[in-house]
This record gives sequence, C-alpha cells and structure tokens, in this order.
Amino acid sequence: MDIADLAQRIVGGERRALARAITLIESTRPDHREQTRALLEALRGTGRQALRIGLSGTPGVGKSTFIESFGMMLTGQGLRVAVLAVDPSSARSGGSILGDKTRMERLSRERNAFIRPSPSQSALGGVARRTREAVALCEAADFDVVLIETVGVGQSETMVAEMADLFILLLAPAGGDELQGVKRGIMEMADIILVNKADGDLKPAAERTRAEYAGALRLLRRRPQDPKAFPKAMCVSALAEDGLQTAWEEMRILDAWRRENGHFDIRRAEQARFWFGEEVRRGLLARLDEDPQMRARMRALGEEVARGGMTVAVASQAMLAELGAGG
Ligand SMILES: Nc1nc2c(ncn2[C@@H]2O[C@H](COP(=O)(O)OP(=O)(O)O)[C@@H](O)[C@H]2O)c(=O)[nH]1
Ligand SMILES: [Mg+2]
Repeated sequence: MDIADLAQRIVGGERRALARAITLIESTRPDHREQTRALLEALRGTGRQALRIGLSGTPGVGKSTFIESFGMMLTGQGLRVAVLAVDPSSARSGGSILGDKTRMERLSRERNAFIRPSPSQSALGGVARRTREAVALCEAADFDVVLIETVGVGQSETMVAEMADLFILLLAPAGGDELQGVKRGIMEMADIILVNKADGDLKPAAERTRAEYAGALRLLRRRPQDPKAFPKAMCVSALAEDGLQTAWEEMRILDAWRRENGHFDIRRAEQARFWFGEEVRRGLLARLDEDPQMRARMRALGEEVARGGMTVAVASQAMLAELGAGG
C-alpha cells in the first residue's frame, strides 16, 4: 500500500481513502500497525483542527437521534461532520451506531457527513486507540466537527473525554426528583449537560431535570478551563429539533473562550501526554501477555516464588528488568 498516496488522498477529502485508512488502523496485524504509524506520521503536519465533541449518555436517552438532528443542522450550515463511536460493548450488541443506522438515515446520506461505527472489538483500550487514531484521520481530512459517541460502558466516558475538546452529557427527563444515578466523576467531566426529549408531555419533567442538574453543577469545584456560567445544563429535543442551535452556540462560546485563554492547547497537550502513557503501558502489558518468551519467564518465576525459592520482590524485579522496564 502506498501510504504517501493514501495520506494525500485523505488530505484531499476523498471519503473512500478515509474509510480505507480507518480500516487499516482497525487492523491488529503488525504490518498494518506499521503502516498506520507511517500514515499518522505523514498526516501529523496538516495543522488541521476539528472541534472534537464527546457525547455520552445511557442507551435510550436519544444519542443517535441527537447526532442525526445535530449533524444535519451542522451540515446545513456548510460544516463537515464526522461521527465516530467508542463502544467496547459493540462486539456483543452489534455496535452502537450500527444498530441505529436507521436513526441516522438522513445524516448517513449527507455528502458532508462521515459516519463510522465502533470497531467490533471488546477491549476498551483497543477501541479507544482506534477511535483516537480515526479522529486524527478525520481532522486531516478537514472535517470541522468530529462527534465521538459513547454508551458509557466501563471507563469509556473517561476515554472519550480524554480525546474530546468538549464533553457533552445527554440525559433524559427524570420521573421524580432523583438525579439519574449519574456518577459524580462523569458530572465533573461534563462541559454541557443536555436534557433531551424536552417536548410534548415530557417538557415539564425535562425542565425540572435540567434545573436539578444545573444546581448540582454549581456545587462542583470550579475548573480553570471554564468561563463564567459553565458548565451548564440545557434542554433540547432531538426529535423536534428544538434547542439544537442554542446548544451549538453555547458549545462555540465555550470553545472560543478556551482557545483565547490557552486552555484548548493546554488540554490537547495534556491529552497527547495521557495517550502516550497509555500506549506505553498497553504495550508493556501486551508483551507480558502475548510474547511467548515473556509468558514462559512469568510462569517460571511465578513457580519459583510459589515454592519459596525466591521472594516476590526479587522475582518481580528480575521480570521487569527483562521487560526492559527496570525494577
Ligand atoms: N420524545 C422524544 N423522544 C426522543 C427524542 N430523542 C430520541 N427519542 C426517542 O428515544 C428513543 C431512543 O433514541 P436513540 O436515539 O436510539 O437513543 P440512544 O440509545 O441514546 O442512541 C427512540 O425511540 C427515539 O425516538 C426526543 O428528543 N424526544
Ligand atoms: Mg444509539
């Protein structure tokens, strides 16, 4: 495969090239990984930056419907929109976006939209890496907005927040006055909470839910990356396409403020450091688990420790030294 040519066609906005490149990065074959690295390196210098929006919410809150309506609104304004997903459960469920293809029917036909389901692979680390690399490809392909969806299984919200510039939490109107079991950690990551389904009979409940969450957000510790009044909670209806333009304006206000005040660049730099650390850790673990020689050494040293011939301290240090990781 001619990587330089592929890179050029991605930069030129060829969708087929982009789709093909994403297939390449999803492959675990060592030669494909090598080509992926070369491709990402070739695209590093484009200097293009999309607005990366992470979107999370439990199944049924309306993520797919929202992405479709929101995406259609953005493409209607002349913006190019890519949709990706981090869904470690997709191996079992058949894919978060895949199952919703019908709900994104309009968007998937849009010339200025690109939709890619989560790779069907169950390990979150692998899904996260591939999604992150796909984001880089979409940026190089000059998309203006990259939406990254997650269903919030395991640590997937954290993963998505670590690859997004804005993190949006989508909620549904609650019945009573209970906060919907949203974990504090996720609340703390949210830049904007959108209470969806604020239409018809659900409208009053949506407004109550919004007010509750606005109150809860005010109780959180202030973050340096927020201007006044952020993070905030708003009502939208993905179905009625109501409040979407306002939500987009708020996202742009927040994004513009962060760019002007240096937080955008700081955050991206932090994310790059984070993912570098993750990759190295993953690589080391992979060697332990997959390299036959290392596995044999682990077994042998484990036996040695088990029968009392070596202390845990000495054996683990010996193992780490063999991994080249010191001890
Ligand atoms: N009333 C109302 N229903 C909605 C809205 N958005 C989504 N839904 C419905 O909620 C259900 C789940 O939506 P879906 O987009 O598949 O949710 P997801 O699982 O988060 O992707 C579907 O029946 C949608 O029609 C909305 O804004 N208002
Ligand atoms: Mg969905």
